[in-house]
Amino acid sequence: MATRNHNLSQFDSPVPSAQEMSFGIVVAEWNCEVTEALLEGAVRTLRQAGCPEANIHVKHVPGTFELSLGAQFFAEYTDVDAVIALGCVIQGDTRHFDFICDGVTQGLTQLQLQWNMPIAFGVLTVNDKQQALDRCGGALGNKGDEAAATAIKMVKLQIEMEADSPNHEPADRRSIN
Ligand code: DLZ
Repeated sequence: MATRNHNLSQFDSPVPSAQEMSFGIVVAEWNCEVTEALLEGAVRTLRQAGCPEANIHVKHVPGTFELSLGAQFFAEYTDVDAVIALGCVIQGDTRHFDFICDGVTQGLTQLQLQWNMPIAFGVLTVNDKQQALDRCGGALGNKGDEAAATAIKMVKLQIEMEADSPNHEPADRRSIN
């Protein structure tokens, strides 16, 4: 939780090695000053964890609402181990905020369960631009760092649990339904 006491770039447990992992990052263009800073954080965290440059794939989509489909494109058309979704929705005068936040939250949740694939939620849902700036490299760290660290931890967990599973088959990424 991003509170005054919690910095998004400081993690409760060490970030595992990402040397053998590959990631898709899907970034919303809306509020690009913020989302590009989130991207910088995510890429820095992946690099620091040893992820090779060639294993980091970045694609942009128009807005946060499109992050779910962008993430699904990664699941469908690439062999990345996880997707990191980065966006920023700032509360305005209309109900757009609620619809976009609900849409992306449900979309990404559904997608990761359907594809059995970690999808990190690097979306800032804030009341104003200052709250966003505080969380994309400002006073409260960078949510891009947090999302990347989460993706790495979830890929590691998946690798460990797949290996321990009696029904383990070599990874074959496909939609479950
Ligand atoms: C339309 C819209 C609005 C009002 N606000 C934001 C925002 O704060 N952050 C964001 O990422 N996108 C916003 N969008 C665009 C929607 O996400 C989406 O791209 C459009 O509704 C078209 O589907």
